[in-house]
Amino acid sequence: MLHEKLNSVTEHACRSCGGTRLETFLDLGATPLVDRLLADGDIDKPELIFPLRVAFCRDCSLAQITETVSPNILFADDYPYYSSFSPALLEHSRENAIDLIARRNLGPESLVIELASNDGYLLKNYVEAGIKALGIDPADGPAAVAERIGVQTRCTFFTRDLAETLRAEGAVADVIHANNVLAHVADTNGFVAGIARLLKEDGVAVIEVPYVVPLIEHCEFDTIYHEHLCYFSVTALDRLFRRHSLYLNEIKPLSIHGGSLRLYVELRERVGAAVKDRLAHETALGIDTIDYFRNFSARVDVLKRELLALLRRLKSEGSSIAAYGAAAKGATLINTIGIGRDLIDFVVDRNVHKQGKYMPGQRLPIRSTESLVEAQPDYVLLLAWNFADEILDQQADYHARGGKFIIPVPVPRIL
Ligand code: JHZ
Ligand code: ZN
Repeated sequence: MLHEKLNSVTEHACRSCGGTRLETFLDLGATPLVDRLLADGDIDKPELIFPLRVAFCRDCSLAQITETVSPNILFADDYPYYSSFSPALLEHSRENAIDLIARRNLGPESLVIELASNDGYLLKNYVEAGIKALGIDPADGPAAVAERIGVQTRCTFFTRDLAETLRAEGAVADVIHANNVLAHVADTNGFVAGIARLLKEDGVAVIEVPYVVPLIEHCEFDTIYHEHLCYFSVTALDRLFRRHSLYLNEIKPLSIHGGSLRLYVELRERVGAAVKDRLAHETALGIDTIDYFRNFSARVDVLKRELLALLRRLKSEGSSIAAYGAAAKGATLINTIGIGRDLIDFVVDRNVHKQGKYMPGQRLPIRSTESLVEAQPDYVLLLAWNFADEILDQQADYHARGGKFIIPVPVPRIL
């Protein structure tokens, strides 16, 4: 049934170029919103579910989902994602700030703006160095935490209009950070135009996005959900920025979030070797054709089947199974595969804002990480597989006592 819909041309317009030649290459069915965790009182209520399909634009080659859920539903009240719960992410962010302070000679006269500044996890490094910093984030919980630690934050969405307002107030940025947000905004062009408007003439926008190549190659289909509207290649990004007289001059591959890119975007064109090489590499891969994406759906189906079969086998042998990480991607994984309470007893997560709630859809209860050693389940499905090294180190006790981890992607395996 699923495959009938594949490669069908949809009537949507491309989020980047506006073209209408979109071809769907993956259909994950209808899923709930991954960061809408349920409280006790929500358990008997129905949840919103939306179709989750990914399409390729034949005109600008951007991979994108076809459904747009209102950002007010996705990000505003009760948004449970707080960046500061991962020490690896904090370290990654600190190094980024220190590098830019040195490379750009930033000082007290400089201004750094972050779009989607969350709980201040990145900007606090600039504040500590005496550099002016302004965060912009629509999620009130994380924004309040940022203010508390001294990071000035406007609790709102970043748009082209907000860029105009800030510009009128005299704000122009030496550095604009935008990590894991470009793929989240429905008005992709407005967001990029806003960046162009807020940059100083010699300023730089430093943007991190998950990279579509590892997503496809390592079968990271669980990173697909309604918050992620776009799945970027350098080819698609280069076209997007040029439309706004911005130039993708430098890139740096990052291992974070299953494989990301840090993009250095400026008003002046001086495209470096890394970008040129990557564009050539993507052309060689065929990323500007649907062929590159064509067999992804079948590979995802194999992974889903294998993981479900593994969990069912372990359960039928009498093993107990829990999960680690009430991650957004975990919600896609359990809901698209159908991993429910019959297989998983509970999920643990360090984030106190998630504990005591339930994963959307399958409604697995979320507990603190201490529950792992207390309950000592035989297996733990690692939903936050992108932090595997960090989490395995941290859970050395559980492992030493005979507990085993199941890593779901790229191929389900037991550690
Ligand atoms: P994590 C996030 O997705 C948020 P998620 C967002 N959707 C996005 O765009 C991507 O990143 C890129 C917990 N944890 O960060 C914290 C521990 O409990 O991989 C998180 O709940 N102990 C905006 O949610 C979850 O796991 C730990 O030691 O898929 C990880 O979620 C660590 C390291 C994490 O991404
Ligand atoms: Zn397009």
